[in-house]
Amino acid sequence: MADLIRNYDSFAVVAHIHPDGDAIGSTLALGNALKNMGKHVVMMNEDGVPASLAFLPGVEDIISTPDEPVDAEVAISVDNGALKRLGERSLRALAGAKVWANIDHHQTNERFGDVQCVLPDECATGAVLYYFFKYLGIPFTPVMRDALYVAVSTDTGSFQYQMTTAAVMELAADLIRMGVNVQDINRQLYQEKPWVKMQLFREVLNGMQLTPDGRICTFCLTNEAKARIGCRPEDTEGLIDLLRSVQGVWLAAYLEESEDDPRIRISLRSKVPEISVAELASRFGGGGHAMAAGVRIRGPVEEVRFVVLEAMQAEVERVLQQQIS
Ligand SMILES: [Mn+2]
Repeated sequence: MADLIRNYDSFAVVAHIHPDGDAIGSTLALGNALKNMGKHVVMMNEDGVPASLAFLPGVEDIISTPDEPVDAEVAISVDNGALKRLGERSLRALAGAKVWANIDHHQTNERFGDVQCVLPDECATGAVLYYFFKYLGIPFTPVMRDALYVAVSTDTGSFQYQMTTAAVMELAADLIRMGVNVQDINRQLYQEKPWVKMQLFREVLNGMQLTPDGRICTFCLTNEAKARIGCRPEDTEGLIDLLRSVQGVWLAAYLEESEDDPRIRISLRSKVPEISVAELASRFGGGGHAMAAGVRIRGPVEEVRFVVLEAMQAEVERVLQQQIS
């Protein structure tokens, strides 16, 4: 990866559709590192920057993938486990790239690309990049510093999930020493929710269902509800956290209909180490991490909910049997 960066002059840094804090933060951090080395860089993804991350310095450089080809010798995919998750438009725009690189931390990464830097033990792609920059002696500018902090903070659930190790805290401490304004960045990230988000929370609180044993919480966001609330695709990010936060719940599934895709988008969460939702999602062609994964399954939504619920109930049953024996 270091040779690649030294030997080429033009790069595209591309993240997955529906980019989250890690995808945007990693795009910004790597894009700026390359720019500071005098390289020509295009930072892109199919959906551009979600409004919730618009406060980040430098995000105006990230473009929504154009319809015409992007001129870049090297395409670097960040925070993305599967090539197809970049989206058809991004793949088409980058069809002329000579070399593909893959920088990621997903357990289920398909190891695509000519050059790969996939570290599944890292909490975020932002952490992979942090160590990469340290290794290369690349200086951290304020834009890179804030971008990496946001990447790591969001992918660890603001330093709450299992992957939040002492090393992650040390990484964050290093970024804070470099000047991250912790209070300001956390307020922007976690305490500035648009009203439309609150209406979605209300929808989830009204509609979420708990299995009789209290172990599995599910919710379906329908096209009807989406039209009524008037939300954009990015607004529904993180709704699954409400389902996961119910006391006693082991597994949570958030299902969402889409007007332009016959498949239902499903987010899965596990709160117990005995059940990997990445494994569960992979049975349906999806992937992700042990505690957080996703998959798309063709609707109708109630049928999909039933299928997913059955698979989750079998997992709960398996763990209960283990505990007895
Ligand atoms: Mn990530």
